[in-house]
Amino acid sequence: MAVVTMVEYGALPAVRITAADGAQATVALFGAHLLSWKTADGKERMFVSEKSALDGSKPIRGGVPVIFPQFNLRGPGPKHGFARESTWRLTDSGGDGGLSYLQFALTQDDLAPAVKAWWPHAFALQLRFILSGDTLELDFTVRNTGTSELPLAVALHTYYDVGHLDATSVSGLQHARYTDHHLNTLTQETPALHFTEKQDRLYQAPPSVTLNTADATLRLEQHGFSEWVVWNPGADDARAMADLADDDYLRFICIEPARVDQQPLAAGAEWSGRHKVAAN
Ligand code: TA6
Repeated sequence: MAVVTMVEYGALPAVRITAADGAQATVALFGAHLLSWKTADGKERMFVSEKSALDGSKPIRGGVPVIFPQFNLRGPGPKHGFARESTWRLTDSGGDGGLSYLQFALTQDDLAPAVKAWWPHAFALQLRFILSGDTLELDFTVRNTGTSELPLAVALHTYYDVGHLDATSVSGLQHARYTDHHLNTLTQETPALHFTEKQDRLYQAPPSVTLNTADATLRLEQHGFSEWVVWNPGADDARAMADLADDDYLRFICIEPARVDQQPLAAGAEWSGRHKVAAN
């Protein structure tokens, strides 16, 4: 049986689920934001900055920010949209037979008036976190509950704790097309991407990639999304970020299943994306 408890994370109310085998996930209601995922061996897989705001005044730096309805500045709203700065509701939880889950929802009724002013669309978001052995799955569904189409972009902006960047690489992207932060479109020649400088790449998604660190291998799969974003700020950008210690860029990378360009979702239609992370 899974055990579900309410906890405080900083000043944020959060839900913690502990599976029968000891695997654990902690999710803040603010953003339905995954703050921690520990596999049954007790190993933390997520990075959260010690300098992050944890009081709902700013997005959380680390874990899994939910990006909706726009990616970065590719839309009329604030960077990365409003889902990561809205307070979601816990709608279901439980577990048996080796599966444990938490489910969260956000609709137009949950939004602050200032957000409704620039996002006049009726919608229903559902995000389900499923623990199963050494695997974590995130199932994200967007339903257009309004009478006209809405513009939709999404990403699960996952910050992995990598121990040390020097020993970190991402494989599975050889021959994939990508756009870098200078907006050059290139093809990756090397079998693995290493992190010797800032990276902010947008790959046309192969369905799975592998994150290799000094002491772990994580296999990441996505279904329904269209890109992988791979981001590490490097030393200069990290220094400029108030909610990150200067050398924190050495401790994480982001690998994000994404659909970065806003595309219309018709009235009554539903979009779903699935992200599965399997630890070795
Ligand atoms: O996903 C990569 C990215 O879009 C980067 O360009 C970088 O800005 C990052 O997200 C973090 O954005 P944030 O708004 O959380 O500082």
